[in-house]
Amino acid sequence: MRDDVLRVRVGVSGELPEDASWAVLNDSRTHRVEVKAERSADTIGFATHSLRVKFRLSDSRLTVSDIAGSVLQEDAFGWPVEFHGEAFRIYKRMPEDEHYFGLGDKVGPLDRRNQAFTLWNSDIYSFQESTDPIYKSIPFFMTFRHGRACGVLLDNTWRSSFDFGKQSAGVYSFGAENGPIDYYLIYGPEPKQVLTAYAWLTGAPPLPPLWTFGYQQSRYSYETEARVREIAARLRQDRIPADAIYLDIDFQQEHRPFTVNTESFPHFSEMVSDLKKQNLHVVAITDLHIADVHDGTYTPYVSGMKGDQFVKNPDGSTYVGVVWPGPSVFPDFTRRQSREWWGSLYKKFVQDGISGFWNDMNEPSIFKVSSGTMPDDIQHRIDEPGFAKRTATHLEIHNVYGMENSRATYEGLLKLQPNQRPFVLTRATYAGGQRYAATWTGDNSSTWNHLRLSTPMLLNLGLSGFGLSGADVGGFIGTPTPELLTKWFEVGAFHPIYRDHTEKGTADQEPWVHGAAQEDVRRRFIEERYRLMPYIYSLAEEMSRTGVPMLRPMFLEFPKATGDGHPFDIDAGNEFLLGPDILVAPAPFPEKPFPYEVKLPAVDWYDYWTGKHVPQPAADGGAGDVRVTVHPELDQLPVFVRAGAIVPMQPLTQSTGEIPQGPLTLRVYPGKDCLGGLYLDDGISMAYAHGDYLRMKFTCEETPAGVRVHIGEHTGTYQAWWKQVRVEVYGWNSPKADVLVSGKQLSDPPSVDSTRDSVAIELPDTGHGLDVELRAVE
Ligand code: MIG
Repeated sequence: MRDDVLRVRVGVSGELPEDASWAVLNDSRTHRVEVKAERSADTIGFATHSLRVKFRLSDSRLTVSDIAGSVLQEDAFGWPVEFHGEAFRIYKRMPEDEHYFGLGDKVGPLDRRNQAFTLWNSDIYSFQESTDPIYKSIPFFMTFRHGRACGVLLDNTWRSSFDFGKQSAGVYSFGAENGPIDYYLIYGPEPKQVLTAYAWLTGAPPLPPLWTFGYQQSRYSYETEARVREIAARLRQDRIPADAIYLDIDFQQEHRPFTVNTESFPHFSEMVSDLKKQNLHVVAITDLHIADVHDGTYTPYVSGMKGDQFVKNPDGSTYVGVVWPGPSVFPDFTRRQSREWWGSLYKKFVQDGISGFWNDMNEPSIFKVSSGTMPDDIQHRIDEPGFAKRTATHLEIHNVYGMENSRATYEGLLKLQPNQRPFVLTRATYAGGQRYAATWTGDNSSTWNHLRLSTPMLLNLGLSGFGLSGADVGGFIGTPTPELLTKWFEVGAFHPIYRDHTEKGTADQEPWVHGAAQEDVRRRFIEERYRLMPYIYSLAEEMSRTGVPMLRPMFLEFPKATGDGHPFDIDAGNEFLLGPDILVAPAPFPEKPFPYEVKLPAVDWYDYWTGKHVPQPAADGGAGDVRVTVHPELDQLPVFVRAGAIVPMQPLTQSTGEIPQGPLTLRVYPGKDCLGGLYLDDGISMAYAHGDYLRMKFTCEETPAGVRVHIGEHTGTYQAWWKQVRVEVYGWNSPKADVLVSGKQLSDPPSVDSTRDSVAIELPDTGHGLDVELRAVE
C-alpha cells in the first residue's frame, strides 16, 4: 500500500475476503505503490523502497525484512495460516528480545510480552490487574526490537485473540473465531513513524475543544439541579480551576436517554446556560439503550420504531434487552440511516447548550443475561460503503457496535453544529474509533494499585491510536483515602483527560473533601495544569495531525536509549512523558513511603519544579541513564524537563474560557537541539481549518556567554491573547545578565533568580519574531 505499509489478505477456497473495513479509511485501504517483483530458487516476493517481502515456495513461510536485511516479521511455522473450523490463527516467530505494546487499555504491564488477550467488548465492573477482556477491542499492536518498531493491525471485528508467547515461548500469534484474514504491517523504524502511518490508515483523533483539557468534575450522579449548581459554585468559590461538569444517568426521567427529570432539574436549560456563564461546560450521558415504552410518550422510541432503527431477533421481531431504563431496544448503528436518526436525537440538548456527550454501556452491556451482552444471533444490518449490503449476526458486529454508536453521536453533533468541534466520550470502541470519540478506562477502583495501573493503560491506549483518554481520578469503585485522592489529582494533572469521577454510594470525591490541607495540594496541581495549557493544547493539535499521542512511553521519544535496544520503559517503574519534553515519575508503588529511584534516559534533564539542572552521575558501567533518588512526599510529584525544551506556559486562569492576563511565558531549558512550538486557536470552532490559528516556533542555542533564543513570528490569522512574552532561561549560573534584542542591548537588565538558576526578561511580542540573547555578566 505504501513503501512502509503492507496488507496481507488470505483467501479460503480461492476467494479473498470482502474488501471492506470499519477501521481503515477508504482512501488508505485502496492506496497502492509500485513494487519490484523478486524471485529466487525458493522464494517469490517483492521489494518496496523500505521493505522486502518473501514467500517461501517450499513451506509457504512469509518473511518481511527491511531493505538492509533485518527480519521484522516472520511466520513461525511452515504455513501462513492455521484453520480450526471457521477460526484461524497466524503464528509469528517471537525473538527473545522483542517487545509488544498496544491493544488499547488491556490491563497489566506496559509490555504485552508473555501475556495473552481476548478482544470482546465487555462491561467489566471492578476489573483488576489480570482481568481480560474489558471494554474495548483495538486489534493493533506494535513490535519493538533493537530500536526498530513495526505495527500490526488485524482488521477483523469478530472475537479475536492475541498471544505474545504465553502459550509457547518463541512464538506469538493472533487470530479470530471467524471473519476475514486481513492484516496490515506497518514499518517504522521509529515507533513514532509507525503511529503516524497507523493514523494514515485509521485516522487521528480530531482536534477537540480546548475546554476538554480543563479539569472535569463528575460523579454518578449529581442528582439534582441544586446539587449541580452547588458543585459549580464551590469550584469557583474555592478557586479550583475547572471546565466541565458531568450529568450521569440520574438526571434523566426513569433512566431514559434524551429525557430530563424535570422534578429534580426544574430549570434545565437555564442551569446549563448559567453554568456556561461561569465557563463551565455540561457533559450529559446519553446511553444507547432506548426504553421499550409503548404508550407513545417516549419520542426516541416512537420515532425509532417508525423508522425501523433497532436491531432484530432472527425471527424479525425487535430485540429487547434489559438495561437502565428496564426493557430496552437498540439502534442499528451499522446502518447509515440509523446513525443519522440517532444523531438527530441530540437536537434539543444541543439547543440547551450542552457541550459534550457521554456514550456509556455501548459494549453493549445488557443486564440479567449471563453473557452480559446481546445474544450471538441478533441481526444487524450493514449499510456502509465498501461492504455488501447484508445482515450480520451480533458475533460479527459486537466489537464495532460501541464505535459506531460514538460515530453516530459525533457525526450527528457535527451535522447539528457544523462549526463546532464535538466532544464525545465513549467506553467501548474498536480500531479507528479515535476519529469520533475520546475514551476513559471504565470502572477502575479507588486503590493504589489502580492509580499505578492507569499509567500503562493510558500509555497503551495512546500507542493504539487513542491519545485522548483518561482514568477516573480517585477511582470509580470505592472511596479513596485522602492520600490516594491527593496523589491521583497530582498524577492525573498530566494525563490527557483529567476527570474526577466516582460511583453511586461512595463518599464525595471533589477536590475539597478531606479538608483544606489536602485541597491546597490538589488545587496546586490543577493550577499547574492550567498554566501548562499552551503546551497541552499544542500537543493535542500535533496528535490530530500525526497520530502521535500526548502521553508517551519513553521508548517513543528515546527508541535508542538502551545499549541492547530494549525499551527504556521496562527499567523505569511508572514513569511517562507528557509530550516530548515533560517526564512524570510517580512512585512505581505509590503507597510505599520508601525512597525510589527515577531512571531518566541519558540526556540532560531539569527539575520542572525547582528549575535546577539534574546532575549527570558518572557513567556507571554502561547503563548510561540518569538516576535520581526520590524521597516520596504526599504533596510532591517528581517532574522533569528534557534539556533542549522550550515550554510555553500561561498565567493561571479559572477555566480555559477565561482570557489569561499577562505574558506568554517561554521556559527555555538549554540543551541539544533546543526547540519548542505553540499552537492556539479559538478552541471551539472549525475556523482553524481555514487558517484561523496561531502557530509559533522557538529555538535556542548556547553561546559562549549565555543563550540565544529565537521566538518565531506568528503564523495564521488568530490573534494572541498576550502582548508581552516572558523568556525564562534555566540553568543560569551567573549573578547578573545582559540582554540583547535583535543585537541591541536593553537598558533594563533581566532579573536573575538564583534560587531557581534562572534569568527572565519580559518583552513586547510584535508577532514578527524576536531574537533574544542573554549574556552572563560577572
Ligand atoms: O452500570 O452511568 O463506567 O462511569 O458512572 C453503570 C453510570 C453505568 C458505568 C460507567 C460509569 C458510570 C455508570 N455506568
